[in-house]
Amino acid sequence: MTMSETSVQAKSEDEVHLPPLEGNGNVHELQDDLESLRIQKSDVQVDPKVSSGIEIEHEDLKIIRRKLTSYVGFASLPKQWHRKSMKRGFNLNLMVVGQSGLGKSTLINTLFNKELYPIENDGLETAEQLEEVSEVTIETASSDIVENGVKLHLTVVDTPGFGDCINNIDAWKPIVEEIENRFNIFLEAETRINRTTIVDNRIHALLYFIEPTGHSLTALDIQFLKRVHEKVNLIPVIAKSDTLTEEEIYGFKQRILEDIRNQHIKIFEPPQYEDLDDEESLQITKEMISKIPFAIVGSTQKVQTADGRTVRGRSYPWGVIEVDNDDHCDFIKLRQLLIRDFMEDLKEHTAKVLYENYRTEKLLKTGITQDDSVFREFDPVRRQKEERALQEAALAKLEADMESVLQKKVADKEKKLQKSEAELIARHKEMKAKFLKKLKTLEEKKKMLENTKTTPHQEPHAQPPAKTRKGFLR
Ligand SMILES: Nc1nc2c(ncn2[C@@H]2O[C@H](COP(=O)(O)OP(=O)(O)OP(=O)(O)O)[C@@H](O)[C@H]2O)c(=O)[nH]1
Ligand SMILES: [Mg+2]
Repeated sequence: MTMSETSVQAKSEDEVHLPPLEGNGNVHELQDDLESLRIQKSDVQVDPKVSSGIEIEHEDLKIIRRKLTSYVGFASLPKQWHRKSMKRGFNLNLMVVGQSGLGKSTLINTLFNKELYPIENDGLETAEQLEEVSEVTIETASSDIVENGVKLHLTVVDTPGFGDCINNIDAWKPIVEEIENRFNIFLEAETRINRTTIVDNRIHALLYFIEPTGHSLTALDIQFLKRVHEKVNLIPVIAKSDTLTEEEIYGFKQRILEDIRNQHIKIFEPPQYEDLDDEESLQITKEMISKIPFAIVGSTQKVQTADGRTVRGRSYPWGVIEVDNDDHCDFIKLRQLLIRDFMEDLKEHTAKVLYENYRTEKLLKTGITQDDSVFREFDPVRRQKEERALQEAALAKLEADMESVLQKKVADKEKKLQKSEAELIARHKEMKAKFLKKLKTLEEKKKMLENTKTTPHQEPHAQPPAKTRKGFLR
């Protein structure tokens, strides 16, 4: 079987699509992620001469073109990823903060279409119950939700009592402590020898419920948002927006955004993947951003509309407010951001930015500083440079040594030559003198001989032999 037969289906002239997921297509987030891994036909060129040969090219990256002459199988990677994710499941830790009765539990139940929270007493606290509230408490509820075979482990951290005390000055404290405590648990788990069973309990998003007053943010809202905005992904929502008119909502949103800007509060803004997303998806994201802070209506109740439809919503004498209707509220936009489109971005931002900042600050506070020298040898470029410098220095020293040795040798040789030259000259002089002397002697002898030749031969007068007397006395 070839790669094209097993895992890639041609959909149009330009694209090669992965096979659709099993199920009826409600697993949007998985499908969207798979879409991002989609192989463009332009990325895969089939050599007409070699039917099984493939050349891979990318516009931005300079990738070495390799001709695949047989089935490789990497086109099935998304399938593997899909299988693993389905097995492992997903998790989301959500925190909800807002005054009592703003519809926090109702919204969570509406979002996940499940009665995660029983709405006791129809959500209304009695005056005595509210009087008893003296501090903010933290309540955690976890639940496993399955949608079309995709498992989501959802943890909702509720904060009853926030804004309900007589003195709300320190209302933010237990919430910040809870967020930091979860970071600390993760940090500790990370530093353990065995990190395979690490569980991500960090808060991935905080839904902040703004009372539908129609004015602007209160001092309590601002104080709280400023305390948490660098520790968690903030998603502000206008609670019970069905109690406001469309115009009121519009004005209220503008004033809230102004306050957020003026107070330099960072809220979560969905990233826009201009090079990856198509026009339609980008438009959806832009619309989503334009709706922040989301004006929401929560309800798990089914109601009958005037045109006979059964919808989730709230029924009033003047009509029905539909939860899942973009014209009635921003619930769908919030759900898209939180679950369908940006859950992974919320988690990534928590892990890579918010947690990292907290971790760095915490380690610096405990006196741990990074000793860069420890990591020097792990920097291959730096190491290579150092080694090259050392080699160059050694080479220069060797060259200098050789030069000086050479110079010394030349000087010695010169000296020797000079010495032997002087010796030779002296010897030459001496020999010359000897020869001259010998020559002179020879010339004298020659002259004598010549003289003897020219004068007649005369017997030398024989000298009378000296009278010798024998005897002892003379
Ligand atoms: N009009 C309107 N009422 C809502 C909405 N959401 C919830 N409610 C009602 O408000 C009441 C309180 O809702 P809850 O969800 O219990 O509120 P809560 O914020 O969880 O309250 P605490 O748990 O006490 O902090 C209930 O009667 C809900 O039916 C909404 O969007 N619009
Ligand atoms: Mg509640």
